[in-house]
Amino acid sequence: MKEKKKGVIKGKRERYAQKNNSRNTRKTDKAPSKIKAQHAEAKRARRERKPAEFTSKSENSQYIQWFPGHMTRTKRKIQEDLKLVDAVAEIIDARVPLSSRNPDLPSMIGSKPRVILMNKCDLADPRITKQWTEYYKSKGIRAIELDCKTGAGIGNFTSAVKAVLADKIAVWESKGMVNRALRVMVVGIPNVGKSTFINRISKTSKAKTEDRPGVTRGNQWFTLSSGGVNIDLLDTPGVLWPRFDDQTVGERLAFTGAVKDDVTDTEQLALRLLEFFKERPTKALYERFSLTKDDMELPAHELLSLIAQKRGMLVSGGEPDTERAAVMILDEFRSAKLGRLTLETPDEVK
Ligand SMILES: Nc1nc2c(ncn2[C@@H]2O[C@H](COP(=O)(O)OP(=O)(O)OP(=O)(O)O)[C@@H](O)[C@H]2O)c(=O)[nH]1
Ligand SMILES: [Mg+2]
Repeated sequence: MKEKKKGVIKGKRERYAQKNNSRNTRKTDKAPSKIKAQHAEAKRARRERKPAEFTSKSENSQYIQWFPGHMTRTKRKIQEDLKLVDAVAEIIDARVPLSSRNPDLPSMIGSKPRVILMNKCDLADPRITKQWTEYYKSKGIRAIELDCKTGAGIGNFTSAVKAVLADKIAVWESKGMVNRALRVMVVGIPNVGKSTFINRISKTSKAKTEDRPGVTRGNQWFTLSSGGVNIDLLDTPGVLWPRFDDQTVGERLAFTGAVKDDVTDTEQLALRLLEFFKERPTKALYERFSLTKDDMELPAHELLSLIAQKRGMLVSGGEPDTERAAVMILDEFRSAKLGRLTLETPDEVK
């Protein structure tokens, strides 16, 4: 009986092996040399394109979209759990304060009191961060500057939440409800530091964090006390929106790592970032790649080749390895090795 069953119904391990095998077969069937040739062709075409075409959004700008199924589920769950919280803390990236705000959020959270946490301030231009703080202040929006790597600014969180909940707290107190925990939902786009913020404020490392988008997969409560106030924080997975109507937004989110790297063309993304640096070169960029002012006048694709050469990144035959250089430029931008750069200022708000 046992033997018969074994023959007909495959065990888990067997099914997995078969599935993987067919996957592998499919992959190897594709004639690697053909793929290599296609890659080389695409690379050559990119190199030969005129520089002006790289900046033309309508024709050649890469099409970035990332809205996996779990984000739809998260949106629904956020809306369901809203009734459990008193306020919402929206975490944004201080380097892209405009692009890192989910345009669907206002309709998702309705009239819930809200505070904005401008995180990763350690990577952003401090002068422009101040401009954003002033901007929010002028609009009557509570926003605080944060650096969750060191914890700078974290002490302002509780007072900001208390301020937006002042009326509610007064009602609780009139009913004798003292020390009632403030319940706050932490929301934001992927990889912006929601879980790191929770770990930092709760002085634990219970929330899973990683330097890639899509780490947190479900809503999770954390109970803590901060500044003598009891707080319950709800960590949520990062959510984007179904379509970036403006591709600049998609690109900026890809620069900062809010969009999964797999859905972008790294080389093209680095070229777009270099376009930005050409307009606003930083001292760190000049120094790290030994560039001159004249070099910055080169079209982005030539500049990328030059950077590859200066860093000794060459493929066999001595050609610059622009793909490797592209990965390096994005990495160095993300860790602020190329300077503390903010890509958006308040006067761009429409
Ligand atoms: N430099 C710097 N890095 C930060 C800061 N806050 C978070 N990070 C880093 O950003 C990366 C993402 O942090 P997470 O806390 O996992 O981000 P998240 O918003 O929870 O991401 P998802 O769960 O994927 O939506 C990690 O590598 C953190 O160490 C900050 O203020 N400054
Ligand atoms: Mg997270």
